[in-house]
Amino acid sequence: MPFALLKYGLKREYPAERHFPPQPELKSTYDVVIIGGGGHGLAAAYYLAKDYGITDVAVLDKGYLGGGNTARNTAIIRANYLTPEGVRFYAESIALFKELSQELDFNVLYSERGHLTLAHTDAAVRTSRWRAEVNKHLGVDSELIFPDQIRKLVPSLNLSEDVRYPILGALYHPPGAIARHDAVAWGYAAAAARRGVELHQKVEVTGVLRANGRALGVETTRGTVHCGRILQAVSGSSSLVAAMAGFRLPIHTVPLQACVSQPLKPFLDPIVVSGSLHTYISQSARGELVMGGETDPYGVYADRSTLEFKEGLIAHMLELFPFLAEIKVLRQWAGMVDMTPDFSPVMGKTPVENYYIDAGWGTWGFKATPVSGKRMAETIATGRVPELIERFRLGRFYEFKQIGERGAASVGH
Ligand code: PYC
Repeated sequence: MPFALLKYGLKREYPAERHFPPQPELKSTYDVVIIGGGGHGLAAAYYLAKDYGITDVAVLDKGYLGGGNTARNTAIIRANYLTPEGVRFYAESIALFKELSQELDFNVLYSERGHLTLAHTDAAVRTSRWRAEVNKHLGVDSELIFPDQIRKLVPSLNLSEDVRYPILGALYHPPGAIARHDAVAWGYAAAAARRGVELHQKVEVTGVLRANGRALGVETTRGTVHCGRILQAVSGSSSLVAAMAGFRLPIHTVPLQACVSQPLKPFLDPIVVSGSLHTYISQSARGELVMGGETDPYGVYADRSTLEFKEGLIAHMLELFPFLAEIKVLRQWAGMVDMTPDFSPVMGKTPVENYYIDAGWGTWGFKATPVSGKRMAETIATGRVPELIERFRLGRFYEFKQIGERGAASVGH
């Protein structure tokens, strides 16, 4: 047994430093209230404090910090999107992720692996080429590669032509990475708290106070809180919370399931995605295979796991990696994803003055954590929406100016 463990075990008090200060009493007034203590809400709180000196901020979460979709995603980071808006946005996120452990003084286990989107049809090869061209044009490293190059990157992949969906090529994106998702939330939370932000767990928002089209505060399970500005960052319940604020979002919410295997010796460096087989896989630092597939085909607010999903996923996974047949699945879970009609998020102002929104992340919210936090903080602090996120405004749905990102989705919807 390690000596330190024995020493701590026998002490009356736990001597290690706490990451977060004890939760204070909820005040009746703040400058900014953030609804949602997931990665996005915590990142916005951190950048409000760090970049703008706004520290009279309360982050409210109905559960625990980082316990919603932040804890339920599969931690993939990439910028190989299809639209210029998506590519630029995620390129900034990657730049922030690379420095995040230093920035927060907290190891988020950022690990650059490369990302492969397999193309099994001529149409998928065309889309890969298109994405590669858009990416390169905007300075993001992506290229179309063919089976000989794929074999070098993933020797264990079944590249046989004698299968249901032979692999014709792939979009290769060297900056693709993974990070430890809960460390990202904890790192932002701890760094925000060090700057004076208050973190309130188990405080549920039950209503939004409004008058003359302005947000004035929130009703919570711990009482009424007045504030100057509100940010809603509640992935999985976005439509429900927006309804409390009095406006509708073009979002439907569906479960997205995933699972991990028992740990294996490292054999898979890149992240591998197959659109035709509706599956993706990466190997974590612990050796577990992190695997997922398409969203469930019905709208339901239930983060349960199903056998049907596991059976379908594993059948597809074995077409790519037949030697995994004897491997055991250790854990399975689901998150709730808020899908917009164009597969792009909604960020910025809302019809309610002083009420800001960060929603509609579908299946790619984790990888946006630093950039959405930074740019939403800028929007709230200055009252101006930065150019990088302006096109993601809610109003695009009324103006018929959608940002179609379906072609860059890793999983089927
Ligand atoms: O965007 O890479 C992604 C992804 C994989 C699974 C869900 N989203």
